[in-house]
Amino acid sequence: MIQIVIITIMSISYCHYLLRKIGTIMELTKNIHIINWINEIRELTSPDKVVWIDGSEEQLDELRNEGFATGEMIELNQEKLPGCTLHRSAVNDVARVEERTFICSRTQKDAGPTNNWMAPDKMYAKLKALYKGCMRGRTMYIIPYSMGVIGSPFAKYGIEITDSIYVVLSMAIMTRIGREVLDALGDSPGFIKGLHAKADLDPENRYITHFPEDNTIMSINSGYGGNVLLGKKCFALRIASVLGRREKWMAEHMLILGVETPQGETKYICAAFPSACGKTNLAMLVPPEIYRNKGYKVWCVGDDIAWLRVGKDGRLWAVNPEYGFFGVAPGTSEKSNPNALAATRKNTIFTNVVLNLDDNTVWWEDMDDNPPKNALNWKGEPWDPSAGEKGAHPNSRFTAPAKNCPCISPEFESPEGVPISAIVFGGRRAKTAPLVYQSRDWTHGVFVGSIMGSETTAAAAGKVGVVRRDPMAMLPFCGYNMGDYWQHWLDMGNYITNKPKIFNVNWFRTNDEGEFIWPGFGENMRVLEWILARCEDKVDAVECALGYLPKTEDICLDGTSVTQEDMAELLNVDKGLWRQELEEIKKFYSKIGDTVPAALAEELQKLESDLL
Ligand code: GTP
Ligand code: SPV
Ligand code: MN
Repeated sequence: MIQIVIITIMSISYCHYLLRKIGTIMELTKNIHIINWINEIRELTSPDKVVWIDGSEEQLDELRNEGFATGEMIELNQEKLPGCTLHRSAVNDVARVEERTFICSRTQKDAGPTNNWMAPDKMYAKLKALYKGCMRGRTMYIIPYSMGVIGSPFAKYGIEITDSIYVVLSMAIMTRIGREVLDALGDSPGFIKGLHAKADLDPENRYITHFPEDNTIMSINSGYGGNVLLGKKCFALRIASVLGRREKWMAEHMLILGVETPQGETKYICAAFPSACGKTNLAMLVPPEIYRNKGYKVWCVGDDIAWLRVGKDGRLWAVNPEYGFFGVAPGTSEKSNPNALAATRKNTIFTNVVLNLDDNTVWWEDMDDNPPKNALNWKGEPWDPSAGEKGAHPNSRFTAPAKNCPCISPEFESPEGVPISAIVFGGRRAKTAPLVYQSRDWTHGVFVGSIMGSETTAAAAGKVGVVRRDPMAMLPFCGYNMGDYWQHWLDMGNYITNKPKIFNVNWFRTNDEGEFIWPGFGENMRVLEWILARCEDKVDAVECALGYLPKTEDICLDGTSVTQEDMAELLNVDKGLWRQELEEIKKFYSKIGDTVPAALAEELQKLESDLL
């Protein structure tokens, strides 16, 4: 009798298990391209269970609870930080790994000299060996997601397969996920395949790989956001840059903001700065009091990625394909970026920050002057703030819904995006680059983007503070040959009849004491004002070897302690330093080699003669 009961229970539960396993697959889509691919990956990775992510709050809640039970996620104080959680990545897995990131186009020339390359067959073979059976004992989650407003002309769809609850919960914040995506996709094969597996987090076998001709991304042995949230850098920049070139649009590492004038008109600006160089901060800028009093407002459309297309009116239109912010935590404060801080007060995932054990909240350097006394550092170890070691990792992050941001633009969900008046490039330079300058025309503007240099930051593994060339802030994110990418920029200039003006900024000039001269953050509004005035031909400028500089008196300094001498220093172009810079630029251009467009080689020659 007992045996019969046991056998009955076992067979019922096995049937249940099978039904779940099959049912969850059959339920959400009949798209044969998706089903076939998932079957292939299931066979390769051998998960115990397959779960489709439908986007429902109930399912996400279930996963959160599962994450709490295993320790993958830590529930924070639900009164102070409702819906918020903490996640810690492995100690050796805290940033993007550029040296392990590959563009596996069919030919090496298509990946170009700035990308790691391996022949697709060879990389597939290597990866297959690593993925083989790697989800045994784990659950495979299938996340249908959209980059851009579902159903809009800009939107592109992806499916990410992952074995990480953290990835599912993060993708649910950073992208639009679930059933609706599958409905929009229908039977189409038009989606980007993304496979992520944590495997055993072995840094020696960590690979972030892209197969642009196959619309495929494969990531293994990492659990850090930038390496595993495949909709972000992998899709929306590396793969999308290739699609953009093919389809005559652009995928750029740019914030998008709107400046509303006292007259109630809003002008939009895109800005490309390298990682951890101020995009999120600029995108959510709070104008200084004198501007607020006049009626200026700044609206955030996006803080990291812009997809740009030519509109019917011949202007460049931008959308933010993301749905959330994956922002740098350290330095984010009520003073520096109150909008970002406010965005993190609910439904946010914090990664690698300090856990305050007294009230189960989070902290990071420069959030305030009050580090918690009873706390765990980003590694989860007891931490004494007075011992001199940082509590949060310098690349610790928050993953927050864009809609939480008090200054999110009313156009955030606009299917057509917003028309762009100005494109701004910028980097972190202690001496060379002036606070702001304008390029002479589109071609020169593309040149200005191509020669960008910036000091490296903690956003990528490796040395911090070393100057490197980072054209258009896309060095780690361009999915094809850099020279061809520059040509694409030049070609786009032929399609945009009403072109945005192109500028360069640098908030990071230092004095002899190594202190920043420019107050930055909200005060950057003063530079935006000049930029917009230039776009409307409302203010004059001074020509120099680099382009057009503001007259020192044309940047409003009312309400700051910046003096005219500081301003002169901020706008100074040291020809000696620039001649040294030119040598670095020439080396970089030689590295890009024969794909450098002739028009940019000419600009380089012109710069050289202008610097004499
Ligand atoms: P990613 O998310 O990695 O792409 O970074 P991001 O470009 O969005 O950079 P973010 O706005 O998060 O800024 C990174 C760091 O730059 C901040 O923690 C600040 O310390 C610093 N920063 C940002 N804006 C300014 C500024 O105007 N002046 C100065 N001095 N520092 C700034
Ligand atoms: C960057 O490094 O530019 C980021 C963070 O925005 S990551 O998603 O890690 O790339
Ligand atoms: Mn970024």
